[in-house]
Amino acid sequence: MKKKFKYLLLLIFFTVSFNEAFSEKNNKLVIHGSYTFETYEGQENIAVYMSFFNNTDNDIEIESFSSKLSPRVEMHDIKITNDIAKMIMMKKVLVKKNSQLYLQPGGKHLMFFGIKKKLNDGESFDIKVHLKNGVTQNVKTMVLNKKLKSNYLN
Ligand SMILES: [Cu+2]
Repeated sequence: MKKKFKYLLLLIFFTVSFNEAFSEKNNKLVIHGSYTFETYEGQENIAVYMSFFNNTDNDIEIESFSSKLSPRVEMHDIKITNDIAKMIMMKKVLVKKNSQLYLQPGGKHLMFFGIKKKLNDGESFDIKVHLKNGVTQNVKTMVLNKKLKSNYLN
């Protein structure tokens, strides 16, 4: 009798943790390599880059981004018309099922406005990624030396 009860508990435990793992995996993005570059004195706007991996069978929509560092965070894309690169704001960001979305110099990026402190090489800060499904993910973002900038741009 006692043994049976133990097995039952074990079964419940595995069922619950399986469900949790499954649902967690199915409504979240894997987010890698978030970075920006150190700023100069008085610089208030920065671009931030990261990669999103949607390893689920559902499209995942990002509703917004936020950070204590900035009162306003926008997602931008770059559109070239008549040889002039223009930044356009993206209202919604969709990461399709089983696909990736890369934010990188010269392309899609996050834009932070109104930063009041200088960002130095080696520092890091948090960005919150708010998904439309109600999940909020935290991403640690590294501040890189601006000498590295030329390696990222081409
Ligand atoms: Cu921009």
